[in-house]
Amino acid sequence: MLFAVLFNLLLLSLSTALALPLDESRGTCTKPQLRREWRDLSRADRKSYVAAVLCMKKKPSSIGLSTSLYDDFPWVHNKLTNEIHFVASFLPWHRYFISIYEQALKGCGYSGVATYWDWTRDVASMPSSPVFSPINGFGGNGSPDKAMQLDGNTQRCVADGPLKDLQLPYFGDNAEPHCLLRTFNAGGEDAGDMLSPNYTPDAVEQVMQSQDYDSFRIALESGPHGAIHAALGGDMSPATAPNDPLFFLHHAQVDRLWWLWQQESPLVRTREYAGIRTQDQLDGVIPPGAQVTDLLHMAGLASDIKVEELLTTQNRRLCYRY
Ligand SMILES: [Cu+2]
Repeated sequence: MLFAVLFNLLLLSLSTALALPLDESRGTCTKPQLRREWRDLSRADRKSYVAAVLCMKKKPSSIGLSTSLYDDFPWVHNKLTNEIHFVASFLPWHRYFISIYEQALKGCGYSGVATYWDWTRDVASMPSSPVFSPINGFGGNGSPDKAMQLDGNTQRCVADGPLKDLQLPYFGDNAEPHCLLRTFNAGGEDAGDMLSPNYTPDAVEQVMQSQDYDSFRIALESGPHGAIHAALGGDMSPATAPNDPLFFLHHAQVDRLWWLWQQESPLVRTREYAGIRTQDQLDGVIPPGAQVTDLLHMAGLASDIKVEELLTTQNRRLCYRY
């Protein structure tokens, strides 16, 4: 009798012990965090966000470089560029990258949530977007008074706002210490329309009409996504674009558009994934198509995980919505 009671107790404790990991793997995310647009954050959250960005410059590299934690992000993004751009993994890889960056910000005292920049709200006058505010933003266009030559191009240093004294070690494939560069619209006399026809609400609506994952990814990546990188110029142009903290707000908007597209038919679109796996075509051989079981590499910044873990923003790994 006593044995039976003990045995039952043992069974009970075993089943509770087992219940937790099972529940987790089922992917419980009951209270997703809400990601807000930059200008909808409280002033305190914006201040704390920028402070955390600068704090990352004071922390050591997490991947064994001689540079800072801040610099790990452009370095890794540049190293992996051919396997994360113009291929299927563009969207899930950047989704993961933003969440890793968000964790790093939290490690630097930021108590809020990752935030996005909805550039469709700025088409009327891009240079006056609140993200470029020197007080509650990331500073504006580079100054013609602080120009420098880099890889044969004239570039301009951001000379206002909290990032004006940043020293960045990497530019593309080169170790080139430089200031934070922004050269709006390729540096003409004025900023022009900053390619805004490519990211108006109408242009984005066109992208959202895409009927399958591959055409959606292509339309978004080469349309509005690429236009913003080109319009800001400077550090946003080469594959070390995460040098500019606006990269992460820009890519959270790209992620948000993917999320919105998925919401239109969640059962289908949170499973949908297709397209080419790699840019590299050896001897003209077309590589096999992308699969949800493909591994996304992070070059040591975080563990490599499968695409299927990133197709929804609400599971055991991610827990947010827009
Ligand atoms: Cu990228």
